[in-house]
Amino acid sequence: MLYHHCEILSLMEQAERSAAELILQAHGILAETKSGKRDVVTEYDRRVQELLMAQLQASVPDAHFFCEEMKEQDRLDADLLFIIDPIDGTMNFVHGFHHSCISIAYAERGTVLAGAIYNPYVDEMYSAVRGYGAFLNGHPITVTDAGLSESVVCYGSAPYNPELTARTFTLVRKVFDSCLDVHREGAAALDLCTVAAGRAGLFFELQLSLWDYAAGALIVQEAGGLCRPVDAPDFPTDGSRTSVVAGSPAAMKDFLRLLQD
Ligand code: LIP
Repeated sequence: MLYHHCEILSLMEQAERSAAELILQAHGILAETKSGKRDVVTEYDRRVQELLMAQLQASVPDAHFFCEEMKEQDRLDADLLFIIDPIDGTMNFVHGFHHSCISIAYAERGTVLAGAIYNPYVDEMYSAVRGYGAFLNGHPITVTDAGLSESVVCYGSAPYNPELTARTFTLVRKVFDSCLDVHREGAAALDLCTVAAGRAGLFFELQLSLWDYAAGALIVQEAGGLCRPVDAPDFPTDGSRTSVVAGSPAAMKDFLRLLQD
């Protein structure tokens, strides 16, 4: 059965708004470590994911899923696929930093066609359908025209990958010397939305998973921005972890030139 993508988008937004109550009501949050002490998960990540999957499966019975807290992932080239990060910014969530979100992307046969990212703490819903533009709470958003020198930049520290730390902070210093200021906010999906809304000119992180960037990349592109890996023109199609850089066309040009220096 084929679904209109705007119809799918409103299903994703409804699911995020209802699951967000779990995040806002959370208490006694206990962190468990995954690949290391900086890679954490909570019972709330699992419960939010279960609720989202149940709600979406009820409306789209033939849907498949690729989710952060799933042991076995469904096929990325499935006809109907939801790519879910139940709580992006889990470390923030665990430590009471109210800066996390729910991120869902919808894809058909490997192409992302809709994205919704909800920050419940400030009631901000970022959304996009391919070809229809990007929105914040229903209002159109676009990236800034500014280049790096007139921009604030968000970055991610790739905390799960100590082998990337030296390069990350060398790059942060290079960018800092070329922009207005740098921010480490702790939630990649929201960093991409910050770029899409023109609040920052650029975001980069040297290692992310598909669920961290799938929806945000579409929202940036539909807001007139560019999004790709740092060291390659296109994202991997096998769902493997990758670097991500996103920004206004002018800021991306400045950043890619800066990489050559
Ligand atoms: C996190 C990202 C963050 C990155 C972390 C992790 P999670 O996602 O939002 O930018 O630095 O390594 O990927 O694990 O909270 O969904």
